[in-house]
Amino acid sequence: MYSKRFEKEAFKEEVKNNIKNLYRKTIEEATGRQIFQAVSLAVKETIIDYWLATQAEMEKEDPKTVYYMSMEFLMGRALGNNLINMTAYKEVKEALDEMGIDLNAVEDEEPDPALGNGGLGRLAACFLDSLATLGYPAYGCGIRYRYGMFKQKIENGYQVEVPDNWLKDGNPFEIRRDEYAKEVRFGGDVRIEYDPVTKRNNFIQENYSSVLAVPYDMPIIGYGNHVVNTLRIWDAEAITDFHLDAFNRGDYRHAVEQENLAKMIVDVLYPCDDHYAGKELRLKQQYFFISASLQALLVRYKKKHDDVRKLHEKVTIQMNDTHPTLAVAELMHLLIDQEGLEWDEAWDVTTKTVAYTNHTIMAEALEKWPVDLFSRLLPRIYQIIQEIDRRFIEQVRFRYPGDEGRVARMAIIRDGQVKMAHLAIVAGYSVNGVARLHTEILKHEELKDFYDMMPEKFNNKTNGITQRRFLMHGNPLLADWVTKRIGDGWITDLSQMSRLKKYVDDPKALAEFREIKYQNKLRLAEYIKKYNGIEVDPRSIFDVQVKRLHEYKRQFLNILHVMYLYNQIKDHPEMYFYPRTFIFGAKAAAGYVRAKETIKLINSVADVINNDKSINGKIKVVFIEDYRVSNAEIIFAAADVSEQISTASKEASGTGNMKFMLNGAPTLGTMDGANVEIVEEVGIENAFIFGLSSDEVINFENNGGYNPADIYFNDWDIKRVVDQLIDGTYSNGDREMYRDLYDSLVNTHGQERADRYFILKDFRSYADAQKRVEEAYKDREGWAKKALMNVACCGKFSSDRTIQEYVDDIWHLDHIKVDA
Ligand code: CGF
Repeated sequence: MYSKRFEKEAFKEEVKNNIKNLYRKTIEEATGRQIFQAVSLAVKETIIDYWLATQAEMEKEDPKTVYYMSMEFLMGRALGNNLINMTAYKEVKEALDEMGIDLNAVEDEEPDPALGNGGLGRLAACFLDSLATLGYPAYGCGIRYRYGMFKQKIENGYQVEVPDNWLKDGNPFEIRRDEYAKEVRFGGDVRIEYDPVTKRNNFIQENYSSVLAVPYDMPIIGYGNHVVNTLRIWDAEAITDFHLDAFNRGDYRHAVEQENLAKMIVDVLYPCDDHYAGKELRLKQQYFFISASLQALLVRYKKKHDDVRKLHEKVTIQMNDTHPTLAVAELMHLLIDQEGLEWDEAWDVTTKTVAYTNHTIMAEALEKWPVDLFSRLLPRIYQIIQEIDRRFIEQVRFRYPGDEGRVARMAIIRDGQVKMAHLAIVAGYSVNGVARLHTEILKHEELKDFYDMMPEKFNNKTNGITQRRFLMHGNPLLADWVTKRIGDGWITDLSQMSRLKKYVDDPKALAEFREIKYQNKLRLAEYIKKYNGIEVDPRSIFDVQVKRLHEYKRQFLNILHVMYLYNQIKDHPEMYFYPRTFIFGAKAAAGYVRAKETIKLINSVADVINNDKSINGKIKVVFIEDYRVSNAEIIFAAADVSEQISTASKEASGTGNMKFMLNGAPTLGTMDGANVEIVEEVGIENAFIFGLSSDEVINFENNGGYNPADIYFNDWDIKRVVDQLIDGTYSNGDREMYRDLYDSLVNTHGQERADRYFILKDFRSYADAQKRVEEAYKDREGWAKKALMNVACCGKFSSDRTIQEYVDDIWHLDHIKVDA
């Protein structure tokens, strides 16, 4: 254990010295941020030893390694998590206490590295945690964005995006690795030159621009096992020699272009989730990190092996969504043009090495690049994809003679576009969805043609989350209580949570469990008071919906229902009503107008309701600004109700749903994504399910038959709330402010159906489910049982389980063991 090696006095000395040497200050004089840096560097000292030991082990054992390629890693703060995984949290806390330093305050000084949008990026972070904890060799490969996900400010109810300069004071945990820098080339032309010696055509890229990719490594610490894997994120710099050359040649324009390219390429993370930006810079980002990662991977492999034809025996590459799919063509390019393999040999290696995870069926998320842009930016890569496409189409024609419709649907390049998902499926040796329902929809709807032709590739890997961050770190009260009751085995084996079931009928245990939730609600109430200036009652039901703002996630349904409840209370002040605090947290992509309108609506409703004294605080509405990993931990711990209300079939999996469950909040949701499996684990009696099924939604979408006007004109309560969007109730009399939201429910716009996300259709059944929540909550002990059952049944949703399935079914990795 690290903790055994932890020398309290030496650590304290190290912190003091760091402050002295870095800032020429004493502890008393140092700022909070400086103390954070000094503490982190002292912690890093220990990490480095284990990092070196892990590398040495990998050198020695040469295990098969996964390279997890992802445009996003939503890591969240590192310090606390590292201490937990080093099993040194309590010791370090104590040491700092003795120095008069509060570890929580130090943790709060750390910028929240937000190199990701939401679920997909956070999943990547959980996977890295689990890989290290299970002792599997892994590299995360991504981009070191200078600006991560924007910080959200709410001004006058509107979202305002503020740049997140997370690297301003430096990142104490990273290490720059100049020695592994790689050149990445863009644009230019490809000259074909016949080599009479090898009797092969050589493809030579000329007149290109290039940048230098410089890696920064971050340690990923396994829980209590000394394994330290690496997250390698790439920064871009201008190539100075080229730069000088260009000046000498007088090619000033080209030199400046390269300089600008380098500056821009890693500047910002595109803030779109479940949506495809289609921007040239995004394609450049993708190629940049893929090319650099693959070049580095091949160098590493070749240090020990001389036959690249066997790459797949030691390396597997997981493509996190289609964003890294250029890996297919880049690997082909490196194997053919650099390593001298024949096409068939290179294809054989590539198709045994790359695997693809699909995260969404949302049409607007599917990446398709215009051919002219693609071929201009990546001329050689485009040639390779053309050839892959040509050969693939031959196979489809052979398999389905005369079926040109199928050929058109399956082609990689069609209608002037390069379809990245098709490329990923054609080349990948595995294609997986992220929850059972999602995978079934992929197989039988979205990717049906591909499933028909290559069913063996398709498999499901239901997402998971790490209990180390989302319980141990986020909810220490509950974590300690669980350990007291069932021991600490759950930390690395979440299925052991099932042993809590025996406490469901133990009044003392239930009382303790309830008290912990109450304490966590107090903590969130303080946070809300501090950051929102709103007093909330910790005895009210904390009904929480936190996630990205997207129409399919239906925050709109939630707030319409709040408006409906408010009408009810106003109409019937005597009516029984259990006080409720509706808590929202969500960022909207900067250009997503309707999502931003929804944020404004939530804030306007909050303003009206929170300031209406006549309802005696029965409802409070809170929009938590800047929802991110660090405040998420506080929110999950305090939630009573977990709102997972996406239109069935649209949410591939969801992972917030699992974090709520782990923290003892029953799901109020549709049968969508992983909710289906949550209900299966916990029992329908411990969840609140409503709404259309995915089959019903898909049926309406394919065959029509739903007209929201039928509901609007026939259900008076619904009509009233919908009309309140345009009668000025929530807009100081402005009838236009929410016109677009109103229209989205009742008017068809060109291609867009009215109520595309079935909000009105599901409204009544949602309101009924909410009523059932209220009824159940009244029975305080009954509710605690439901909540505890959620904790007890959450074992399946550990990312440790997910990773083990990836290893068993897809990656087939070797274990590593690092001795202390
Ligand atoms: O990936 C998502 C999330 N929005 O990032 N998708 N993408 N792209 C899905 O919508 C979630 O349902 C899923 O849980 C997550 C991780 O797989």
